[in-house]
Amino acid sequence: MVELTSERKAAAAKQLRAQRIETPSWAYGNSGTRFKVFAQDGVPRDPYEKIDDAATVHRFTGAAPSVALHIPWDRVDDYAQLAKYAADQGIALGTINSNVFQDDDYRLGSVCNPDPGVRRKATDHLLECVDIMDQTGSRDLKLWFADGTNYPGQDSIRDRQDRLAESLAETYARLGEDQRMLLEYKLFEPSFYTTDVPDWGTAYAHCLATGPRAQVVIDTGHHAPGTNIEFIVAFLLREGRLGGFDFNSRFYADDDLMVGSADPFQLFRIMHEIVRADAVGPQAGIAFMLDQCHNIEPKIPAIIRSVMNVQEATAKALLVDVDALADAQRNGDVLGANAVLMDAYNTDVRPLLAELRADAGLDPDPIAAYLRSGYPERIRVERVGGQQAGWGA
Ligand code: PSV
Ligand code: MN
Repeated sequence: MVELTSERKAAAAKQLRAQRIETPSWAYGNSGTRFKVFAQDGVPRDPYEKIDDAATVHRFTGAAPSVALHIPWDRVDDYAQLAKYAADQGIALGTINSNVFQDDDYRLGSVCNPDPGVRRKATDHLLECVDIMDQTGSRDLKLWFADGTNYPGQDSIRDRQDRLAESLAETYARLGEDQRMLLEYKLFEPSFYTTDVPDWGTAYAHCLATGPRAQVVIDTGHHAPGTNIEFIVAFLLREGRLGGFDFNSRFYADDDLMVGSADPFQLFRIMHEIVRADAVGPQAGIAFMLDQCHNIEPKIPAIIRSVMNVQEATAKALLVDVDALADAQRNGDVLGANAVLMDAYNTDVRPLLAELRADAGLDPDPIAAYLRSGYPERIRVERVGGQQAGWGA
């Protein structure tokens, strides 16, 4: 058992207070599978209402002070005004997610498309996203490409890599000094034969070639079953190339379920590597983002739950007795080392987190507080008419 000494608690508390988790605007809208999108009552109808929901999550958790936008899903006429609105609600606009996967033109890809005209259009969109970042005050541009091929021979695998490199270089050149580019990889889908950025190695190689502010983002749902994600985390941290996470859970593929729901132990192992690198707080520059869809469960409490799941995994990771672990590792004590890690994982950190919330003037039980707040009833009544936001809208 891990002894919760006051020093250990204080050290963990300091880091937990510093941790920031960014929620995604699209998680507040309707979503579903390719079979059905289930509409829910009270869903936001525009980016302003999404910001209201994100601010609500922050109000109850105290740990989610920014919201990521997806362009064009969150397109508005005046982004500075949107940023001001967010600030008035107590949060900031965060990562700008580009979208070069939903136009008919992108059938054969975006920045890797064989048609130079389509490639121009796609890169122009990425540049437009940087323009938006300048107005929203965002640090990060997130790039995910649905590019790839479905059939052997369909296109040149190698030429597509050249086209990708060209677009990344042009976009990178447009970034301001304090801005970064986060390149996301995904094993497959929507392309099934080849994917142009299928794994961390490809993303890492492109980032190396592009520049120091090009960093890899790990979407936890984008791996083959059984992949050791914490190895990828440790490797990229060591190389100084881990930009952040798109957290979610998967059972099969890109399921986008609540982070920490399918495999909380994996999340703990990931956070253990983050703690080892002293990268929990914002100073380390790791963006802890959620990329989730709440298809059948109510969205706002699911996002609150997700934030809490990340906090719980982080708290457990912070309780690892690092000296005992290092001793055991040095002595080749396999069982001892494993026991140190498991002791931390098996510690119930909920009382510690509840205490921290109470100290910060928050309700120790954010979900119960949210359900009591009247907010769910209010949005159900107020958000009638108009077009509900949803995947693709
Ligand atoms: C792709 O599956 C992805 O993970 C990318 O991050 C997209 O921007 C996001 O999902 C859209 O939900
Ligand atoms: Mn993602």
